[in-house]
Amino acid sequence: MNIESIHAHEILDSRGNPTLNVTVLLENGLSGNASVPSGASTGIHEALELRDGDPKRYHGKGVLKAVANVQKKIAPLLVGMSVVRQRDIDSAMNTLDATPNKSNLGANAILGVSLACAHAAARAKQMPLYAYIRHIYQLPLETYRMPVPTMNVLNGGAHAGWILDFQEFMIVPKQSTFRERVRAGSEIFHELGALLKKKGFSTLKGDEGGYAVSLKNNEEAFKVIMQAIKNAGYQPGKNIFLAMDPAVSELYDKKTKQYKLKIEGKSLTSTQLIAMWERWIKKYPIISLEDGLDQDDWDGWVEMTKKLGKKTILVGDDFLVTNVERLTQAIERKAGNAILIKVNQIGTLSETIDAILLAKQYGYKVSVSNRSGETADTTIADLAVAVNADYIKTGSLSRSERLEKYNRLMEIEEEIFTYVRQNKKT
Ligand code: 2PG
Ligand code: MG
Repeated sequence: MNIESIHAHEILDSRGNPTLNVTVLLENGLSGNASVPSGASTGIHEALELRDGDPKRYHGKGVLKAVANVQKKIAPLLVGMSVVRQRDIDSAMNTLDATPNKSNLGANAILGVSLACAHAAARAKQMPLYAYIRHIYQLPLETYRMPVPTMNVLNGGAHAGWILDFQEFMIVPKQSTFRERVRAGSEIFHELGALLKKKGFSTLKGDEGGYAVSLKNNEEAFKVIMQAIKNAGYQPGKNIFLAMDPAVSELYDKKTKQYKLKIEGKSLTSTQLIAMWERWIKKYPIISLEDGLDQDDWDGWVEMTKKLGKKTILVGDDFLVTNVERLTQAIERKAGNAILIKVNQIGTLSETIDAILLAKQYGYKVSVSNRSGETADTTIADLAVAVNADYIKTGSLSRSERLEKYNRLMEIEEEIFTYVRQNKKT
């Protein structure tokens, strides 16, 4: 199970921008492969995504430096190591990088290797990835629980040319099986398309496959989604709930300390924005609010958690960046009550698991998430199952790079709850 060689090359993500694909080849002839996602509304505290900056290639977005770092720096470090020593592999890369935000080797280079090692090791151990992750980190969990999906059916913000101020309007189906959650999501998504068409809107889609519609204001998004849920024969607030990621770090003006809502032509203070969330939460069955305040508005987060935290899941994405240090501070200050987990925000599988374990220890909900720039890689589906994540956020019910994750989760559900039981019986 020793690593024989590591190879990386450029591929394109779902927006047509370069990213890394990494293959780890073992001495036993088996291999593992992973691709790295990429964000658009990136938090300032995230680990660094290394891009070439050469304007002659891919408008500066090439990742050849990261590719070279994998092959010339990381590979010589890891070749010969046992691939099942995931924590040692990850910390060896961190030691070599020697910066707090992985700016030397690039978090994209490090993550590609980290995930490809996990895939290779799972294969070598003849385990599905979700079972391998649970095993290698000795996660203290006995049964498996499928995550609840938060499905981004209406796109705005940086993912949809700022057609709306807020980035993600999601439905949260809570049916008892994952495949029924997917079915509800798909049925509602198509009803929403039909409804928008009837209202005279285009049904073009944003970066995460949700509709990108020029509604008259942000709140209107919830009105049409509520209608689509009913049209599809479901009951909002009973079996389908709502969630949002307004991603307001993107709207925050540091100088005036206000949030600029362009569509509505107004600027709000933290307190005014919290009051608006409170009104919406009363009016609509919104169970989860992500990045409801700016990534550095700590006092605002504390205030928001006091006001809304009992009833609502307050998820830190740009705010917590899958980072144990930021999460520790948040726990101490009682800021937020849930963490979004994105593997490329922190850059190794081991540090991702550490953030999840810390969150669980302090009762923070865990939502494993995609990026707006995705690939066909489905590692996050296995990760969500491995850790019994409360939620998975992986886009809308269209676009293969999103559906790959839902499809993988349905496959895992079959494997865990159908084959395994059948195997036990026979
Ligand atoms: C977010 C993500 C994913 P991005 O803000 O939660 O939906 O967007 O990958 O662009 O940061
Ligand atoms: Mg977000």
